Amino acid sequence: MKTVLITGFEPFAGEQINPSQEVARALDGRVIAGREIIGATLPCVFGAARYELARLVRTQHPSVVICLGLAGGRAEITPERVAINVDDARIPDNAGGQPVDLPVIRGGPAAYWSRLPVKAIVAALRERKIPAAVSQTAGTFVCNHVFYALLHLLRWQRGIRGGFIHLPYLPEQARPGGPSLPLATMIDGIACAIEVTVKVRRDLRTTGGAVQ
Ligand code: PCA
Repeated sequence: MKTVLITGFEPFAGEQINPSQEVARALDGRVIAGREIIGATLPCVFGAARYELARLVRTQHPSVVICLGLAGGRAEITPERVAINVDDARIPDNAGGQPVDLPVIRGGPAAYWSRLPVKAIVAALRERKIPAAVSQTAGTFVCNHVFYALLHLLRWQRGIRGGFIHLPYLPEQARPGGPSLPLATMIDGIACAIEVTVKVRRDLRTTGGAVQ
């Protein structure tokens, strides 16, 4: 059976939990659209995160790779459109590293487009009443780092689809009155994103509904 690799991140910035890790754990071992899901956790550490991702891709041979991360403060599930070749950390990573204005890959292109059907995913989520929007920036911290490194790794492997989706806070993490989504909604949303990615070869061309 073909496999889909779903990665989440360990908690970071003093948080006790990371919804992306919880979603990857919850989906591990499930079968969605005829694919076996392999859920794994990446360290929130520049360098180490992308080496672990590369090891997983090499050993698991997935046909789809979706990396997940937390974007606290966002209200929607946000498939990322583009990864950029810069590490610029506002806070230290979990190993104390804080690269500033460094490339993810020296000599790499400025950016890579996601290989996920980001608009079809957003449309399918909204149809299920799950808040979703395309995001135009994955930031410049470890999430963008892993997203860029994934697409760089896949650059010669046309058959493998890959990209990144950011998740909001869980209700127990959110600031009072701040946006969040229940874990069950995020799990349903990512299961739906996997199904859409497996089934949709060409993305939709729809307008509106993007967040920054
Ligand atoms: N979010 C961070 C890194 C790990 C995570 O879950 C980010 O958006 O870069």
